[in-house]
Amino acid sequence: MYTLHYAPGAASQLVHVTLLECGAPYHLERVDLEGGQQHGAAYRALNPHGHVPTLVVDGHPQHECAALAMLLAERHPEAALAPLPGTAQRADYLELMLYLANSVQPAFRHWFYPQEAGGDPAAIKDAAAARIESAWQHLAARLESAGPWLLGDTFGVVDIYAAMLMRWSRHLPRPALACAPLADLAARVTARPAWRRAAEIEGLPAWP
Ligand SMILES: N[C@@H](CCC(=O)N[C@@H](CS)C(=O)NCC(=O)O)C(=O)O
Repeated sequence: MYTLHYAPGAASQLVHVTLLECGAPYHLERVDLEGGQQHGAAYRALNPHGHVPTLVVDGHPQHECAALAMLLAERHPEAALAPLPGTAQRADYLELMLYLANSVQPAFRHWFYPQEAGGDPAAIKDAAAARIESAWQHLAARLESAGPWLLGDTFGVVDIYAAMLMRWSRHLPRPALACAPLADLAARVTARPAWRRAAEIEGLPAWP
């Protein structure tokens, strides 16, 4: 049994959908981000960064949504959510997961929390939006040349991750759905029962 500390629509959504795709038993603990629960001593004992998600795995609190999705894919190979080591798609899988984690998600952090970056918040948000938009171009080109999923004909955690980040862009000047290949990917991911169930449990409004 896993325990996922989450907030609706936050980075924990990747882990929540992945748990459901895996069919793994889990328990949810909601963290009140607006109320600042993530900064309290009880939550900091679980996650010293004061972020969601935290996933308790075999009694140990683990962090970082990308790492958690990759860990779940590894622990539940029957769900086939990631290419196995030694397979042809493995390098692209690692590259895409790290690209989303290192380049795209941090740009969203700047968009949502510009004060953390120091400097002029409006300029930081503009720069973040430009980085995010360039990521959409990169992912759309990839889908156009080798879709319909980011790894070709195989769905996996990388598609869930991309869909979560695309959803975060819905209030940006140019949201991901403005790119037709990304809109198609979003429709595919969000039609899956796991995404729909997680959205229902988290009480998220319909998207896309
Ligand atoms: N690198 C972390 C970042 C997680 C993150 O930024 N979580 C946000 C919600 S999407 C959060 O906890 N925000 C509350 C805060 O920073 O106070 C991860 O990928 O898990």
